[in-house]
Amino acid sequence: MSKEIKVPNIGDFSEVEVIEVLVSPGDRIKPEDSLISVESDKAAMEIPAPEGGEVKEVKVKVGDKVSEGSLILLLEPANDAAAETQPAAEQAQPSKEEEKAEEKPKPEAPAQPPPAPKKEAAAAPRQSPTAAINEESFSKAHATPAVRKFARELGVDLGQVDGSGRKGRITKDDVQGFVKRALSQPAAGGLGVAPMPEIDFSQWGEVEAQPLSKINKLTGQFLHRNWVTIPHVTQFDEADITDMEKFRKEMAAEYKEKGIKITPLVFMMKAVVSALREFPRFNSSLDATGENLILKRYFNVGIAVDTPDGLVVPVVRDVDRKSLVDLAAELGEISAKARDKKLKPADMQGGSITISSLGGIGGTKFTPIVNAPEVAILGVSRAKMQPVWNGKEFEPRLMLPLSLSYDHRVIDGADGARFTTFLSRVLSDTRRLLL
Ligand code: CAO
Repeated sequence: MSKEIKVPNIGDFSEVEVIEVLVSPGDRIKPEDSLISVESDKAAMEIPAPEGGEVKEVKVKVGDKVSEGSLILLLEPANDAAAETQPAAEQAQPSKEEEKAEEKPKPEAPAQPPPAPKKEAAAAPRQSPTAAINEESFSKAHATPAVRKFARELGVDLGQVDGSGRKGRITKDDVQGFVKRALSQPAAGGLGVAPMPEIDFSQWGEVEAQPLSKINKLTGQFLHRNWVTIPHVTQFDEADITDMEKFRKEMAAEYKEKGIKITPLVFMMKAVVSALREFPRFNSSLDATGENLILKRYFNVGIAVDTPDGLVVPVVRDVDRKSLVDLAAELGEISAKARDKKLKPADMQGGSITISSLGGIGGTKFTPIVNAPEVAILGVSRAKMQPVWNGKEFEPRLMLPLSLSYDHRVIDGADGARFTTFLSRVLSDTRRLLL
């Protein structure tokens, strides 16, 4: 049978605003657990549970005004008798729900009946559980006892948290947001740079908040890690692909009817494998200690694919053993799979090097980020007809811009330049792919 839990005698205060509801239906609560926080113009206080049990229905919400006798919730009182007859082992082992209830921040609630609320500023400073908390600013911060308790448990100095509640009051969400921001910037903190400030962009005009996709968030984490932990160098070069394009166009026309699209990318995959054979350090990864280089004897090429949900990098395996046509067909399959969100994590692992081709879109050059644990990534931009001096005159040649980023811990600048020079030579004369 549910029991009505009402606001007890709270001194001279009436019609005080509910600023926080601390329980939800289904919660198991203990006597004196805080149920709601209320705030008048001068003070904030929490209303504790007169007894334990399971919350069946919460009858107030944030913003409601309550006075003595207002209904807070319906509670199914705990069955004490059942608890007493529980076997000792079970009693010693708290249930999941109880554990959850234990984990919940225990508000600094006054025992019932609550004493007259005291002004927040008068709250006595306590010994800080963390060195980071400045007791003076903590005690001056505008927050309810539950939020104070919560902040102490997380080691958050309330003096540093901006309040989004009424009159700048700090809410539990503000504390959680503060912790999330701190955790999302470990690298920045580690590098000793100032964290990104929280900015309200709406102060300058209309804005819209759009949540990042799961892929955006994951890719963002990897790219951020790779960007700050790998010393990058990008080597730019150009390849004369005039002859290659002539041959590709012939092939493309031939295979179009078979539904296979042959783009310059498959030639680049083959050329890259040829360069990996010549420069094995580019086909390696540093081991976890950073003291050994793991040289790979396989030739798997990751291809960056742009999808509506973000960037993914499926890996084409054994490129050395596949024909240009096989690769073109496989490329068609994996990009469709990527765009239909059918790639599995295993499809995106085990690469030797990655190619990021923006050639179908445009641009002249860019600086791709190494796809760790690989040590190099080749960026390809759009080929352009250009006047090239042949010793006697300018000749129109189709030039392909290449941007090779590499991990400078593994690859020296000279080898970076050798790699792109080799690549350029192979792409300029694709007969070399046969060698
Ligand atoms: N120069 C000139 N034209 C090029 C070219 C280049 N370097 N690369 C491709 N093209 C042409 C193709 O021949 C094709 O022309 P037609 O339609 O006339 O035949 C057109 O551009 C479109 O090519 P495509 O993009 O469909 O095919 P692709 O094999 O070049 O690339 C794929 C496939 C999956 C890599 C690509 O669709 C893609 O997603 N690219 C974006 C990758 C990306 O986002 N990288 C960024 C990572 S870093 O943040």
